Amino acid sequence: MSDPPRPMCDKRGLRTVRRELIPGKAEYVAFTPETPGAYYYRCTTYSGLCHATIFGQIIVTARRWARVMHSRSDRRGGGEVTQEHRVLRGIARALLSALAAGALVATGAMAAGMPVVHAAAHSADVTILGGKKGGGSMDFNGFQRGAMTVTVPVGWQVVMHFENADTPLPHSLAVMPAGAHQQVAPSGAPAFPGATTANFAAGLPKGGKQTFTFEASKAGTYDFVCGVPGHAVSGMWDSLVVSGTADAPSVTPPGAATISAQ
Ligand SMILES: [Cu+2]
Repeated sequence: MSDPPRPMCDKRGLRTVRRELIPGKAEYVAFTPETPGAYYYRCTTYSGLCHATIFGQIIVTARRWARVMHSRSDRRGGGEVTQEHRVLRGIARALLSALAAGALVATGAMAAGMPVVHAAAHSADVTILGGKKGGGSMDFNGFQRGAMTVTVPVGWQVVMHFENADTPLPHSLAVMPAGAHQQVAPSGAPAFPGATTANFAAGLPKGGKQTFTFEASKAGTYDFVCGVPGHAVSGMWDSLVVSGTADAPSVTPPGAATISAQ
């Protein structure tokens, strides 16, 4: 079993990202890859024979490099930290969670095929139509009362494309804590920053479209609901599962929503 190439190294003037991990506990770290190339993450503890073989690889692509640099210039201009940074933070969290959970325990097979994380593969686009059945129907994509479940891996960026397809009624969409559908007028912050359409209570008119983006940063089961008073309790809600074990987004029943991973 051969040792991996050296990681990003202070001697070369590059930053090394490092965290101590307590068994059974997740840790997080944020970093921004600034140069395309192949990098290695590895266990730096040497209290036993196996630690030196716990390693994997992160590929930073040239395309991502260009987009990150664009984001950096935005930030220097006084804008917010962008979705690109949120995605990259999510990748870092996923890696460290996997290490803490022992998911990357070293084996001979692992040394033969290191896990490779492609930064560009952590975004899911989900299309949701409100009132798809028309005529005042309280549904998302034709599904009511939790009959549709969208699943995304924890740490992924989720881009929700929402459109009100109904005939007479306004509709909206937000990801809320589980149980929010029991409120006549769902209120409070969405489960994740940014996980809501604007004018949540007033809703969008027929044909209105909005896209919002959020980072599915915490595993769990959530409601996505319409915020127009009376709609959620009338059935206009379904479920979002942020999974700590799934490695790709999905929907149940199959085909209930259009999902594409990037
Ligand atoms: Cu509605």
